[in-house]
Amino acid sequence: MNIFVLGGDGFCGWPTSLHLSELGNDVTIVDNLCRRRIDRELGIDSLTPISDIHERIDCWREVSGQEIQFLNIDLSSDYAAFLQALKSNHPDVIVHFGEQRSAPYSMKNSLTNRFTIQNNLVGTNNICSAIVESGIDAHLIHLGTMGVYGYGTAGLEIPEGYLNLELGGSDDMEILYPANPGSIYHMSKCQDQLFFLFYNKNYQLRITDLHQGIVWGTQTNLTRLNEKLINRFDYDGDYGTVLNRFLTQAAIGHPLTVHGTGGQTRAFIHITDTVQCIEIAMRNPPEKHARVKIYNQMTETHRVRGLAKLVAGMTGAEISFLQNPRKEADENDLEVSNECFLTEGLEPTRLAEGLLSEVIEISQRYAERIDIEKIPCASFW
Ligand code: NAD
Ligand code: USQ
Repeated sequence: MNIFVLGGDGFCGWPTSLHLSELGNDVTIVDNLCRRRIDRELGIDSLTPISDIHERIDCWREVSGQEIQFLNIDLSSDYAAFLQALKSNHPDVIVHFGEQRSAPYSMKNSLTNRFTIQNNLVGTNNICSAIVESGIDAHLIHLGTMGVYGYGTAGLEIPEGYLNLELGGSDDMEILYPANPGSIYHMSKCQDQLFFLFYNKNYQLRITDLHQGIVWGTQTNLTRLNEKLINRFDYDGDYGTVLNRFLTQAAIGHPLTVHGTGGQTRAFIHITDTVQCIEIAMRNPPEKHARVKIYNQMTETHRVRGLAKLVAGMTGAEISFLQNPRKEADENDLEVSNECFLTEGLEPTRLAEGLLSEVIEISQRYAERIDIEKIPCASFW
């Protein structure tokens, strides 16, 4: 198959591109490298020394004999170039990872707020509009977030995207699960859902929206093949996510930074399962006139303080309970259905000491690259 991976230079996009290429697909990465620019803007860097995109692709060709194409296009501002790329390449599948994905970054100030909205919403609309204008029949697979559902205690198992309502009349009604975003970033993902509903209803676009939980881990079997293929790893206060941060902090003897009571429950998935899920979604496209297909892309839920205790138990790290920099519930329960992926063959990678230790080892290997000043959260709301 001919596949476009939008945001294919990022943490989830790079290992996915390698996996899809290894399966024999023609992969084109579309990325404007804005994430590398944001690293420079914030004075941060991936814990792992990620190679330049061209070095990555050259190394992959040497290691695998497979070619990955690269197009430097800004999805939010260079519509004409993206449209032309669709018309020339006719991709069968477009995997959309190309958004600003940090909640703290989106809440830093009005510039980062407006950048997130401009980048994510205009980008998503451009992608949908270009599919319509080019006349191709590509399956669009978007990486959304579990955060669209919000993090109050729902009192029910969160379904996969839709709620059935009994209205008392003759017809029941199916609606998108009510959106409840906790940051500008999460709000952009809620609004993405409406673009998908609209383009699906009006133009019969075939769309799968993956409501993904927090991704942890860093390497896959393919990014391990050569140091030039190594994946990104964020540990800083804006882009680092909770479990990866705790593992890095433990590796260098820094107290684990629990926000508030640590009673927040969140959904998690390992990076190798992210990659598998994209392959599964690709193999199971929605029919032409079917509604947007929504999967909850997560494998387990954990409370933040439970994760801190687990990591502290393995490593002897101290736990610091800090004033929560975010406006979020101190404690919540979370039950989530992930039946779609389980039915379609996902074998979940669970939190296991071996995998946790692997992240600690990587953190120790590159410890000299860690800037301790960048660990605390620098965004408050
Ligand atoms: P990332 O920041 O590492 O990668 C995103 C990539 O998209 C970057 O390479 C960036 O340069 C590119 N990009 C962003 N805006 C672009 C634009 N306008 N034009 C072209 N390229 C653009 O992020 P990630 O962690 O790989 O996340 C990928 C997707 O998965 C995001 O949409 C995110 O919301 C979603 N997601 C991530 C996680 C997680 O824990 N990392 C969890 C749930 C959902
Ligand atoms: N947290 C801590 N200590 C830390 C960092 C975070 O206690 O050092 C807490 C946060 O306050 C929050 C929880 O851990 O309660 C999760 O925070 P996070 O930074 O790991 O995740 P989040 O901001 O929700 O965002 C990440 C990704 C985002 C994705 C989302 C999936 O950056 O792209 O959409 O996870 S989800 O959380 O399911 O919405």
